[in-house]
Amino acid sequence: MHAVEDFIPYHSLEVSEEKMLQVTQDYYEKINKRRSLRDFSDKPVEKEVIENIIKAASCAPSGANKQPWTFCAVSSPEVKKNIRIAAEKEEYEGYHGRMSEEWLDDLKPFGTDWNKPFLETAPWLIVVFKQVYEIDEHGIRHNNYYVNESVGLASGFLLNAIHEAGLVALTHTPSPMNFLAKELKRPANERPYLLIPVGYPTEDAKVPNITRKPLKDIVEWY
Ligand code: IYR
Repeated sequence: MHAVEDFIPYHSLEVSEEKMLQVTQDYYEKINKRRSLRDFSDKPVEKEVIENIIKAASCAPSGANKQPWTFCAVSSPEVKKNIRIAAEKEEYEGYHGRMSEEWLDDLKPFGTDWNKPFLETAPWLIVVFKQVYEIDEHGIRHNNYYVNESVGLASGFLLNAIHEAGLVALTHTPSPMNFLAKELKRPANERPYLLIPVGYPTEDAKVPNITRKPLKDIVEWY
């Protein structure tokens, strides 16, 4: 049990009942404009914006509040180039034998291939790492809990904050992606989770003409 003094008062945003329907409708319409982009402009984004976006991501809930995540924000052209080279090497293998025919078929609507120019063009790459355990200042190992769920939630918050800024992102998962831990010299308790280029879309950016499942196909009421 927590001592009572460990708790502090909580105040919600206090949206009135009259406004709630409109607020939720407006929010849905806004988030429904989010799309995964592959056509990135090289227009820079200031570091403070990326800091705010990462701070927003860090507000996600996590198992036992362990916050088992590290966000590596990369703008160095050399590091981006190294990441691109390593990612394309793995992706080439993927598209030339590692991925099944069914998988390649499923990806056809997206027009993807092993070329990943956006890894150099986008002004920022945010590489999300999960911390599968933690080492404290005495070198003692501590468990983290629900690490995938926690880091997935934080990544969702991150994408949301990117969208709010009018910027775009791609949840890229080069496979396998251990090269990211090596390139960024991450400690042994960290595993790469997602590679997220962030920036502006090009003026002629296009996205696949795909749709979201309707509510009736994703909800069951009890
Ligand atoms: N990692 C590859 C393949 C790929 C896989 C899925 I699942 C996608 O939604 C998109 C691409 C690539 O990035 O091209």
